[in-house]
Amino acid sequence: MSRSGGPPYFADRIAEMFRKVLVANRGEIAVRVIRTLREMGILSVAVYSDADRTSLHVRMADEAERIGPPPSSESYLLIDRIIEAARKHGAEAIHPGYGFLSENAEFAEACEAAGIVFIGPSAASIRAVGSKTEARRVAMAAGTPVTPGTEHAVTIEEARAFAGEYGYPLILKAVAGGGGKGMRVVEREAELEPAYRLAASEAERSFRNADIYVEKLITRARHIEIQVLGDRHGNMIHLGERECSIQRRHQKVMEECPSPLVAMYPEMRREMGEAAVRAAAAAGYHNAGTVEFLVDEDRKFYFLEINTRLQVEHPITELTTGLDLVRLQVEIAAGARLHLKQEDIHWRGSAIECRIYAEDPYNDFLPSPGKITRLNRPLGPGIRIDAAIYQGWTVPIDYDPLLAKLAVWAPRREQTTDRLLRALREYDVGGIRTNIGFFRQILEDRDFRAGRLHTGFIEEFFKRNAPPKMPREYAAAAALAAALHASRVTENATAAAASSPSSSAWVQAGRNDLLR
Ligand code: MV4
Repeated sequence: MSRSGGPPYFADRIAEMFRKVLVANRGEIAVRVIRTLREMGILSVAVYSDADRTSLHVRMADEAERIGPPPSSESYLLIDRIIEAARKHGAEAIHPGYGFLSENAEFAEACEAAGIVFIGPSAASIRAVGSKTEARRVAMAAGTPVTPGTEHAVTIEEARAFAGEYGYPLILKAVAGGGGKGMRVVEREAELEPAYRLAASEAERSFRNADIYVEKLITRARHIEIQVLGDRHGNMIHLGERECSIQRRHQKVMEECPSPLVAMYPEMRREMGEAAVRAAAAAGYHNAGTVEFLVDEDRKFYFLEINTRLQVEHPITELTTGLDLVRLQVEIAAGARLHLKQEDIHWRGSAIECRIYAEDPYNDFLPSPGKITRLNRPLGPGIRIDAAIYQGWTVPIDYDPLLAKLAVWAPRREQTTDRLLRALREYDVGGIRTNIGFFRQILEDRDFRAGRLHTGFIEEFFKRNAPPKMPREYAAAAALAAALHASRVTENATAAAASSPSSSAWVQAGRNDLLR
């Protein structure tokens, strides 16, 4: 327990560590947080909706409280319900995970008002960077470069005037936005007005704020983010970058550390890291945060936004730095002083994460919830899986269909990609469709292998390979199934053939593919 031994991160023992923490989330991130709480000797309280009664986070927590019916608007998004659950169970702090209430300033405030510690930044800094134009002002004042853009929300006429000065293409963004919602690329004048209206109405629907501002579009850019970490005593460091250029419809699909570009130009990590720390410090930030940048083809970087939560992709930073970000978050929230100095942070090896979803890559990535009838997961050197699924569990339709994060570490990127391919071949999920096969295609792509990544990668990948084709063995399986059916081979005979002693694990994995 940290109270006796003390982790290496902090100079002083923490006088007041929490005894019990409520986890205001579900799925893999709730499980991830509960695991660290257990290592720290802190009791955990899970909350769950009716759709999650049998979920792993509920089983793994020390205590659990039902908070409502399946829709998140009636459960995981209900501030009062969650605070009431924390009170009832005597939790002194709440970890919000990502999504749901994690970046909600009102929630952080409500926690404080209830005398409960919100494990994250202050409500004031969540609010400050929640406005994208305000975040840009803060970054600029801190000397962090931002994309050319307007300082405030604009009318269509003002957007046109901006285009007159900077030209097309440009990008319309929601002031209250983030993560691509209410965003529209405008290639030419004729598209401006309809794009503006679409962006504004989407922003209104998503954020109840229709304000739109304009930026010059940076094309074929990389999306690289910096992990920062600050305590409540004014100390702030960065934990390096994550390359997140492989995205589909503004959903990250794969992330890696180091960025293949930063691996070629190591000074970029220090420059972007310092720029990120300056911007976050100027926002009065504490706890874990992420500063997003775009990096153009001339390696110039531009501040995009600050995410005030623990990110989905944090495991690759943990794998390459050896740190436990959740532990650091909890200790910082408890008031501990960050003992780590920038020069104490060292990066080792290469890590890549794949977001494994219950979706059908051969049918426009449509969600594919349902019962998991078979689950065989990869194991062995360099494998980390963050997941909350088990055989026999039904993936609910009510939430994001993320099944697992497969993160792989190896000393060098080429070994990481080989290892990832090995792990993906071992990964066998039955009963539902997943995007596992799609990752194998990406990993075999020449541009991916060469580290030539940019935000248009997936789109170009689809053009090269369009449409995502059924693997040959998939089609072969259909033919095999038809043949077996026609010859009325008994189930027993098929089962015997499938378990013949000559089959290696890899051949078996291939067969599982065929039988899927
Ligand atoms: C941009 C951009 C290019 N130029 N801004 C996407 C999410 C949000 N955090 C900011 N994003 C972007 N902002 C300027 N001025 C490119 C992205 C972007 C992107 C755009 C289109 C399609 C995929 C993308 C993936 C990552 C980032």
